[in-house]
Amino acid sequence: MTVRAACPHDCPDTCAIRVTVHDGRAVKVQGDPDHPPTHGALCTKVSRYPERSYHAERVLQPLRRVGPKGGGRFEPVSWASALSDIASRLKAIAARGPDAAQAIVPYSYAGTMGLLQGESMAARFFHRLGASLLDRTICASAGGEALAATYGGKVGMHLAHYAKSRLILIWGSNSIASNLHFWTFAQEAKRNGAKLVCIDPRKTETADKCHQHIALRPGTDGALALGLMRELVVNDWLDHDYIARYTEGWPALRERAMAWTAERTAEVCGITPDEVRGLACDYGTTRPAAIRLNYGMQRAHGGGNAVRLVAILPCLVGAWRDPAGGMLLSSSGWFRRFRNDAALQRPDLMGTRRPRTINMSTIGDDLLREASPAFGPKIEALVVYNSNPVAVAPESCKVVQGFARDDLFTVVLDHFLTDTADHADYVLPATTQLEHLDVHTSYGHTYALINEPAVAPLGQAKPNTQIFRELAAAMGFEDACFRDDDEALTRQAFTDEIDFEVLRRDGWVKLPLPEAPFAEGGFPTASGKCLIDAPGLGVPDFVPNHESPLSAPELAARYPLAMISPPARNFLNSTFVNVKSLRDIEGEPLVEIHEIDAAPRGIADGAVVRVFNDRGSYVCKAKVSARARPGVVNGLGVWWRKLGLEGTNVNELTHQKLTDIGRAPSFYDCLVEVAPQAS
Ligand SMILES: Nc1nc2c(c(=O)[nH]1)N[C@H]1C(S)=C(S)[C@@H](COP(=O)(O)OP(=O)(O)OC[C@H]3O[C@@H](n4cnc5c(=O)[nH]c(N)nc54)[C@H](O)[C@@H]3O)O[C@H]1N2
Ligand SMILES: Nc1nc2c(c(=O)[nH]1)N[C@H]1C(S)=C(S)[C@@H](COP(=O)(O)OP(=O)(O)OC[C@H]3O[C@@H](n4cnc5c(=O)[nH]c(N)nc54)[C@H](O)[C@@H]3O)O[C@H]1N2
Ligand SMILES: [Mo]
Repeated sequence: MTVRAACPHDCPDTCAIRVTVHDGRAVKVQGDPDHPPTHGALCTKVSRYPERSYHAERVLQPLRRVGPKGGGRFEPVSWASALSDIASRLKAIAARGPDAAQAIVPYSYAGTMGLLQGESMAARFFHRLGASLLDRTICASAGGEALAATYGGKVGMHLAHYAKSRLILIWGSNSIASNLHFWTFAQEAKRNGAKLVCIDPRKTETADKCHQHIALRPGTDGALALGLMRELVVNDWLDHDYIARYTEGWPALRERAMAWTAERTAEVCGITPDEVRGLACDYGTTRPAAIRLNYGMQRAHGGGNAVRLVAILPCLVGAWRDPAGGMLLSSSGWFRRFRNDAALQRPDLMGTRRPRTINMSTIGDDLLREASPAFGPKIEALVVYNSNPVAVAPESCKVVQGFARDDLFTVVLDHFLTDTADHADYVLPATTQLEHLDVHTSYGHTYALINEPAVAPLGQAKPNTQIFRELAAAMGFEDACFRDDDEALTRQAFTDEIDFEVLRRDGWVKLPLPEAPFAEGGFPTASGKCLIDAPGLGVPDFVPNHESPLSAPELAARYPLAMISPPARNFLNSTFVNVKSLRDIEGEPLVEIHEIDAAPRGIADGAVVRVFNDRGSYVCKAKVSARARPGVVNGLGVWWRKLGLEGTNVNELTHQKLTDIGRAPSFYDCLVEVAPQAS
């Protein structure tokens, strides 16, 4: 038997999958050959999805902590006793006063991107409870809000049209690792004669396969975009008609850009003036020209402004006129009119209450905060699902200290005993994508998908929806919406414009959208124009890193190396780190360092090193490699702390300072020093 499924992971590709089931066991997953973006191919890690689901270490029954907080020791308990104890703990907090439930905080992200197993029943539960709201900023809110400020939504080119572009700038994206199904279209373009340029501080496997690699300093993309604009102006490579009709605010930005000569730009970006001029010439004179902007560049202080500046470029040259021209950061905004989030999440259940909002990116600081009028009540309970904050949130030392608080009550829903689950009072076993029903949208293409359950839940695992349904019952919430089953939720998720019967039959439905959506403006802003001068934000500018020689010379003197920490190819954030076959491919936690930086520090290839700054140390192996640019080290992947050397991972080093737009973390804006580990 084959079952139609969808990849649940936080990745732009959202593949359509076919699961082969024998005797009630999922034996194989394959990409759906008929789904155009997936075209029959899955990445290495998701091909191992059954291995992950049937992993010997799956948590398959509710667990209650024994021993000290954070010790990772548990005893099995029944669902009934776990749910009634959790409910009584939460009720006791909520009973203290009208806004007391705000001391309870949900913490979730995109462990699954499913609309049901993400924020449906869970959101209803926390809205009804009056818990704190969560600002879900950990990944994409700087770029997302910047894009929305420019174009009115997270919209862009269609994936498939990249195959017909003549020039593709792959900007802040390691497509082969993190957006493989885009790379297929880029390769087709390459075969058709297109030029591919990779703009990335790291010489990635994607950079290896492009015609040109521009290895700029982390966090300097805004400067590069301004430098390109000046060249476009000086050489008159502008589409004056497109600018006049479909943009607002260009004159002020034009004036700002004129200060960015190729020499000044090159100086700030750490590249050559010829690289600036050459890139501008390619971009100004090739049609159609496309940009695949990705989230890598927005994990720095000025990430929001940088995304705005890059996103404006296609208007300046009129690239949007062609279906194969323009840019794509995220396609998720295309789904807005087809989604029924309010029906799934029911914010109306808050009634007249207006709970505070906690930013997930500062959970380290917030868990350590006392009650105050500005902050509200101290956080007393955390319910974590679809996320592993102890591994992935910035400044681990504070995050761990917060999760280790004896007076914090923590419930974690997960498949495994992650670093976060180790700090729980209760761990509740959740089902994987093979075991539950869900529907999906995408942030890299424009198809809605369905995921049918392929097998029965393993052990005593339950879908997130069911866990929150039962928790609602244990709390005594009687609203009818807590009785909706998953089948009912899937039918509430989309508007009638998506034919549910076709979704069920084919596994996916393509959104009805124009092919060259902005050929004549028509952006989803109030005026329909691109907002170069955006309300409340003004005209974008280059914003230097929090931690750089420009902004913090004293710090840079002590910690002269910039560190970025992009994903490992065979993990998905911290997911899959415990799958041995994938860990074997990744090898060990490592930091890539250029010979020029390694030699004077006495660091040999393969040596154990300590990467450190005032916040902490990360112990890992050094890989002396030209993949690192001089002055920049690359700490790859978010390893599980407990599987790393000395129980550390790269987030020991990152900080909680936020981006210019979107209240997001600045993971790739981080100064460090590296030294051989004293033996
Ligand atoms: N295999 C794999 N795929 C994944 C993930 C994974 O962990 N593993 N994670 C998923 C998730 S959650 C996300 S958000 C996406 C992330 O994928 P992307 O959106 O592509 O973002 P990153 O991988 O963070 O960074 C992309 C590239 O940007 C580079 N970069 C870092 N700093 C800068 C900078 O200042 N300027 C420029 N121009 N480039 C910079 C990095 O070196 C990296 O090669 O991928 C998803 N896909
Ligand atoms: N230093 C550094 N830190 C980073 C990044 C970086 O590039 N560098 N990337 C950042 C980015 S882009 C992101 S998006 C975040 C990601 O951070 P997270 O959203 O925390 O993602 P994961 O680490 O993949 O953890 C997801 C967890 O959800 C669980 N899960 C999956 N499906 C289900 C389900 O159906 N039910 C339940 N209950 N649990 C489920 C998985 O088992 C896993 O433990 O990390 C951020 N952290
Ligand atoms: Mo992400």
